[in-house]
Amino acid sequence: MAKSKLHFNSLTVHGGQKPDESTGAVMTPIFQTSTFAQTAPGQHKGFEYSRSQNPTRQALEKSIASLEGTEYGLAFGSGLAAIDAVLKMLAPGDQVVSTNDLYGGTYRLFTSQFQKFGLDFQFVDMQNPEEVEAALTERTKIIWVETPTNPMMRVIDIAAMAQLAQKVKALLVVDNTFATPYLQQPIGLGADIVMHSATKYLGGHSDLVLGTLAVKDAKVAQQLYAIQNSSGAVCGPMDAFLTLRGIKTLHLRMQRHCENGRAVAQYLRNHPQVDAVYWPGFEDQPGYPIAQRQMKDFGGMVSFRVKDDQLKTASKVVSALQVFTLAESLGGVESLAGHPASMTHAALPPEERAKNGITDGLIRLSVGIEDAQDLLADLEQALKF
Ligand code: P1T
Repeated sequence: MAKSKLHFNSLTVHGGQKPDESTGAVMTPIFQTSTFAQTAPGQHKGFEYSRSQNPTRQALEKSIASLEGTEYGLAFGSGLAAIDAVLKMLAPGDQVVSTNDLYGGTYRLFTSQFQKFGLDFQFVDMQNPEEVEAALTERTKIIWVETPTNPMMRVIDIAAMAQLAQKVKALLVVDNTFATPYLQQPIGLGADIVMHSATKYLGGHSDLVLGTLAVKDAKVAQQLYAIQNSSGAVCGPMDAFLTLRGIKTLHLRMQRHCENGRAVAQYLRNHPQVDAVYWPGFEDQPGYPIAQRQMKDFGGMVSFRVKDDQLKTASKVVSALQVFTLAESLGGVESLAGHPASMTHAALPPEERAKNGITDGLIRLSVGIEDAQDLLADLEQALKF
């Protein structure tokens, strides 16, 4: 069977990869080289210089493209470097309409680095398509979606956003970091570019920082390859190799992340010290019908608010956890806990945080693949006060 026709779980293992032609090595080697020999000027085997092309990075780029259902993939030194490359397609005066609930670092990149070059960013509640439509102008070049959102787990209707993007001929970019292509494939729903912080679930082991793009259209992909080569924010071959290795078990890990995420969300919802729990799988949440339609399951990210919504209480809880580690990041095999207001979303102005529900009592969990009963017991002891 042609490898391009494989199903998802087979693509994680084989997508974009083949045994090394020179040695037969089954795993893509780590081509730790900056440059490649030429037999005469301009005569080479498709590789000249590792900023432009590197065989290990190329295998990863093909892998992520295959998982997202397209032909064009790119890998960068971090998720933010991938976002940076997308924004460099724009010109002064262009507008980006973005979800208002998004990773604090993405907000910081938009506002502190690109606003000064004349890009205009509008942050809207994307759960409400009418609000998005009202923000669109002929200057809108990108609609930027995160779904589920970081850290409030809001679900945004990708197909509805694709229709709006088409109306104004804007590109729809989806940050698919929280869902991964195992749960959600935005290109099939009308997105033009899918971005990942591969630092998270794709790598899966908290041992690297890397970003990827998967692109639907050849012309857009060519622009991005030119930016990647011109700006040079590429990942190294070792990190590309580790990401490829992580991707091979993405489907297995995601199944357990989803099971454990469900167990933790349901446990917290019934806990007397907990005020609210945010997880896309609750049937009474506004995003539930959309999540059911566009996601295969609901993922391993869960946020919750402690009853008194006080920093002191949230801080006590996250510091008392023993199986969960208090740390930034998410998507690794081990469970992590974070305090968005002071950690991942500290870059947002306090009024933006308040508008989005990122209060001092909010805690975000990245539920790992340990035994669920150990995770629940850990939460039980940390919430005892
Ligand atoms: O950290 P980096 O690989 O540069 O990716 C940035 C990024 C982009 N998009 C989303 C949805 C993200 O969550 C992140 C990084 N987030 C964290 C470090 C965090 O703890 O939320």
